[in-house]
Amino acid sequence: MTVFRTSIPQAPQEEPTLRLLEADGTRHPHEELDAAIADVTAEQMRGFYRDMVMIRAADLEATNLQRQGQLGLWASALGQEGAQIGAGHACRPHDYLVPTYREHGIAWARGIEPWRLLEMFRGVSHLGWDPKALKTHPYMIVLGSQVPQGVGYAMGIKRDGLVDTGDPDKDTAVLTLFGDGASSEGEVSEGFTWAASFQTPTVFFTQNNQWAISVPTSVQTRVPLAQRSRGWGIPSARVDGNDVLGVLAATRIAMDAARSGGGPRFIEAVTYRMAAHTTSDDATRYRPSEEEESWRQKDPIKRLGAHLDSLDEIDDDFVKSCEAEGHDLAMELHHHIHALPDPDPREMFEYVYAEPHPLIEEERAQFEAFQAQFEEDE
Ligand SMILES: Cc1ncc(C[n+]2csc(CCOP(=O)(O)OP(=O)(O)O)c2C)c(N)n1
Ligand SMILES: [Mg+2]
Repeated sequence: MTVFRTSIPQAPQEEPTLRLLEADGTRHPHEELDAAIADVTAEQMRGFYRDMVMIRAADLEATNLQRQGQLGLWASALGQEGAQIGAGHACRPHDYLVPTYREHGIAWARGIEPWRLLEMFRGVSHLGWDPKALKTHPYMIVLGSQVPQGVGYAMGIKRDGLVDTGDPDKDTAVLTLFGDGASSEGEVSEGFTWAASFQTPTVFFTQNNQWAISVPTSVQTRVPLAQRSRGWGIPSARVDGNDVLGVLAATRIAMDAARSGGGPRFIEAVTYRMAAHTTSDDATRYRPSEEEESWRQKDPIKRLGAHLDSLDEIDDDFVKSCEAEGHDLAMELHHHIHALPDPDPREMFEYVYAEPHPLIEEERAQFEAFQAQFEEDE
């Protein structure tokens, strides 16, 4: 069965969901997907397992820190670790990634330490990393904005002659991420048009985590999301997002196609947002706990663990060492965030324009006068 398809089945709901690992860890063969990850060793798979445990530990600690008043907000990626670690590791260091606000596993795979993300959610850092050096765009909250930006960047890559050179160290693609809810934004459709017209080296990657705050995916689309891009002639695939190996394989195939001049691809990774939308949301108000429970059975970490166990490639010591490392990471984050000094709030005026600007100066003066009201009388 071809991974990336261009046609819509007569009965659209028959769109297959590709996977290499079943929820219980059973490994399925799939010629094309298997070929894409033929080089992946057990050692690397244990690495993916550790990655997922680490980002989950960081994620849970970030939620705790928000509850302790140390972060303004946190958008949890709980449950989406398989999709993010799989997609993140399918990219090469010189590929460019355009994330949303929930890509903590993607960030981890790019070498961005979790404390950098937490500082941003605390409001003490505008961006904790150098997008040029790490080839990872800033987190963006504006839904769908990732798409035209990922397409524009890819147009630049193509014009720079970095596509289809035959040199794997040169050929470059862009991985652009957005959510199931964001797929309804006009920017996504516009981006698809440009990507198809100019055959840009862009891989669109949607984590269909079933919800856009309180709106279920069924409201965003009447057909499987994966089929959306086919109307533009952009080949697409639906893959089980909780299967890290399946996601890695599908994303590698898509990135390879894009890097070698095959044009854009679209991946719908079917997963689940196990936590609330953000720490400002209460998911119990709109979704039944049975739904969460049923997805807990499909957990990406347990799934890879079960597969490694069936290969006799994992033992209790390894699992415990990952958990201990996760605990240490959480403690490090806790101490780091608690020790951060409060920045001067006037700093926000420093980075609006490169040069001084009269309007900014006026606003700074207004802000200073406002703040002065709260200063205690001498
Ligand atoms: C253009 C725009 N409209 C509305 C919002 C408010 N908003 C933030 S997240 C969100 C839901 C997004 O859902 P989805 O795209 O499925 O991503 P998820 O949060 O599930 O990862 C909304 C409506 C926004 N950030 N940007
Ligand atoms: Mg969503």
